[in-house]
Amino acid sequence: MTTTSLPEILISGSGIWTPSNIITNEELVASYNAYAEKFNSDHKTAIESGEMEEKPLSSARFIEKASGIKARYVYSKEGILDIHRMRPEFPERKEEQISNQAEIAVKAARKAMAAAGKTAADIDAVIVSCAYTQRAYPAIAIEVQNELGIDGFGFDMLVACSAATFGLHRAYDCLASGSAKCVLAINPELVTPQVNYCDRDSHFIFGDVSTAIIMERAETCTSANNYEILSTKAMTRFSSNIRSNFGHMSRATDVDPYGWDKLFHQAGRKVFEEVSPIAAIHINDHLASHDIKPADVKKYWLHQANIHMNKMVIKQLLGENVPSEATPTIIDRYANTASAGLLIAFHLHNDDLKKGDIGVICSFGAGYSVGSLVLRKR
Ligand code: CO8
Repeated sequence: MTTTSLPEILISGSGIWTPSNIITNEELVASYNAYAEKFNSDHKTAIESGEMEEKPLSSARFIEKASGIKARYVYSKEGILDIHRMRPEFPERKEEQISNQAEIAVKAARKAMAAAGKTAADIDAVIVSCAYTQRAYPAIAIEVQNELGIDGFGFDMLVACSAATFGLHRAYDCLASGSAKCVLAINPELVTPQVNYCDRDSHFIFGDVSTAIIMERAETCTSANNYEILSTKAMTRFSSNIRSNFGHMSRATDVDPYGWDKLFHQAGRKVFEEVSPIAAIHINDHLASHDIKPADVKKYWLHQANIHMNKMVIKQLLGENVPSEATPTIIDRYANTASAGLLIAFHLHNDDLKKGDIGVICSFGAGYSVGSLVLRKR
């Protein structure tokens, strides 16, 4: 854990880009079920002989009940709902064109910069942190840096569900060490290309979004809405319960580069049961290091993977009957947006905090990874 005796480091602006396309549970389930029925009819003989497994049908009611998700925003909609395609469709861009991910990163970044009252000249580091980058190099962050006209340095980092919090941790470290004076940390979560829309258990989980944060030292801050970071805290513990094996090795191993295990897959129930207590203990310990009691926290901006998971974490921290304003939920509209969900919640639900109020940002999930920041409204 890092402490904030010196210097005072702030979040001074946030921004979000939301795709214009929405897919409701009903639309998604109708297309999946049409795909599954066609699959079962096309493979009737093999299914009857036991060579193949029947595709089970999905249910909009199950999805909302099990996860809290009602709809999701997606960058590209038609391909996902096309039962002959079952994946989004992106026209390939030429090398001289901006990449899709840099494009949505820039859109969120400009909003965060405006909120913090910063121009490109004020910023000297760009961190792009998310679950996937669409290429290995050059870094998306360097492309964003170039688009925005920022001097200094940029780099990409991948920490799945905890990419946003771990990115903010790195921004904090840059500012604390003096290697940067103002950091733009962005989470362009373009995850729908990695969703297996033919898998009933996971086809409903994800949506696309981009979030951005400006962090700087107190002496340069001009924004009226800003938060002191009291400290950051991270932990990781290896688990394959949430996994994607997509990667550059597929070319050499001669396997199908788009096989089911190369896409997102998980043991959702195990994740739920194992990660919730880890997250609650992590938050409790982080707050205790500042002599803050869980009940003294005004807002918990938590990872948005499952509404019941968040309720379980909050129950372990605060008991029953916690007002919903204390733990903003956006998963109903956005679904799981990998690492970005907690920053959507932060961006949309921080205006009722008063000077001195404490808030906690906390991610938990793949890795396993847990990352938190304790904030104080200034
Ligand atoms: N429709 C109908 N029935 C279904 C469906 C469906 N769509 N899906 C599953 N079922 C069935 C199951 O097959 C099972 O049937 P049976 O009892 O006959 O075996 C039954 O419903 C119950 O299944 P589960 O026990 O799996 O259901 P849960 O109540 O556990 O709910 C969830 C499933 C919603 C997936 C839940 O377990 C969950 O959300 N767990 C938490 C998982 C989590 O947090 N994961 C982290 C995700 S990773 C991340 O956040 C970001 C990094 C990765 C980015 C990747 C981008 C692509």
